[in-house]
Amino acid sequence: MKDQQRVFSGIQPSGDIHIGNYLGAIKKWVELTATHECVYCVVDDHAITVDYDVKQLPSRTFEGVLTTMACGLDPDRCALFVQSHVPEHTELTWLFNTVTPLGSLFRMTQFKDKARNALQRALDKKQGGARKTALHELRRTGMGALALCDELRIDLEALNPDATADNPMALQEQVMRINDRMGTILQQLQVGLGVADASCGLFDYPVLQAADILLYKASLVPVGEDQEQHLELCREVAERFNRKFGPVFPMATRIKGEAPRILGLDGNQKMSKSLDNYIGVLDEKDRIISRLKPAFTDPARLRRDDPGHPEVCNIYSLHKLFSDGATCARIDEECRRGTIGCFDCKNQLATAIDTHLAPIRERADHLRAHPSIVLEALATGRDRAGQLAGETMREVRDAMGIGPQALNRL
Ligand code: AQP
Repeated sequence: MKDQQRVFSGIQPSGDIHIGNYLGAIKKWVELTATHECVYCVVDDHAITVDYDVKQLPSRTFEGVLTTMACGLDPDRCALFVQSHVPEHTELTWLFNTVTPLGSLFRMTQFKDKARNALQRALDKKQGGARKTALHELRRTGMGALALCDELRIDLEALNPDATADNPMALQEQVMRINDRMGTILQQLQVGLGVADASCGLFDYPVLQAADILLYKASLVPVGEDQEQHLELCREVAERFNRKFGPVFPMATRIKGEAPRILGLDGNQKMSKSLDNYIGVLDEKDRIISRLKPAFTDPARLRRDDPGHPEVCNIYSLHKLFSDGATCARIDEECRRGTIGCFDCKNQLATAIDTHLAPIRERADHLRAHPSIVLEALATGRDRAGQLAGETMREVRDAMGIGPQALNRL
């Protein structure tokens, strides 16, 4: 008998699935299929919120599904499908947009990070005159915002919230002027933050994610630590919807994976498909070695025999995930004494990771040679997900007074 609480999670087809995705989420997905009803999908509607290659997307989506299956996901024990094949995801997003406060979306750090990364990439691509124009624009808008801040300060100092409004018209004008200045400053600062050019879809990403989860009335969500803030928003959306239209949705909570946040090989940001700082779950040993070679280690180790500090070394934290206890203890000691160099340490890590990933690669090769297994799994998964989604949407439309049923009841 399975637990009554439903599980939902998804992964973007935005690049190679990496060991962060695997240990932060997918491994837990697999475990949960033994105890819970699970709904999992490859979220292509999410992947199109940033610049992407249209020609590549279908194969990336297919590879995404194939890789989750190679990681051990059995489509007979869960509903596995592609997000855009169940259109109710986007329908529910629109309905949720009507109860989601803009202020909550502005707080989302992933939006700000992704917009900033896109700005950085755009700037990197620009050369000569185009780069100069972009920098002039940044300076112009930033200076404009600063000048407006001075004017805003004067307006705010002149506003006395305790005074009796002898002239309501003048007060209203004063308040509207302050409001307009604040709006213009915000707009100009968005250029600096890189969010002015970001798509509305990227901004709305967390609402689509809330719709993904709540469409299946899932209350358990196995995701990495980076998604905690989005889950908070999901609960806020459910709570606001329920308060306004009646109790339809559960409150979703995160289930932690084996490694909630794996740092990228740059030793700086989280491991990410789009940051090219990862080891892919399907990477061959040669590639793992070449990926690890330039990876960031303990900055105190400039020479091979410098004593190291494994607790600050990202390579050691990966050893803890892939090497056995005895190996970790030995490496810890050798690193502290300066008797193992970073090069050897990385090679041993490459072997440990390769041993772990070899069976996943083998299953992926088998599935790639038999694509019908993947496509059939997707068709079955879509039917099951579509059925659940249809049930929820009927309830949602009824609660909100929209859809043909609402008129039939007149
Ligand atoms: N570094 C990580 N450590 C632990 N868990 C991680 N996850 C992602 N990176 C790490 C978890 O993997 C699942 C799938 O992620 P996603 O594809 O939905 O989006 P993401 O979090 O934005 O992943 P990436 O790899 O960083 O993709 P891009 O570069 O396209 O944005 C999620 O459960 C996530 O928490």
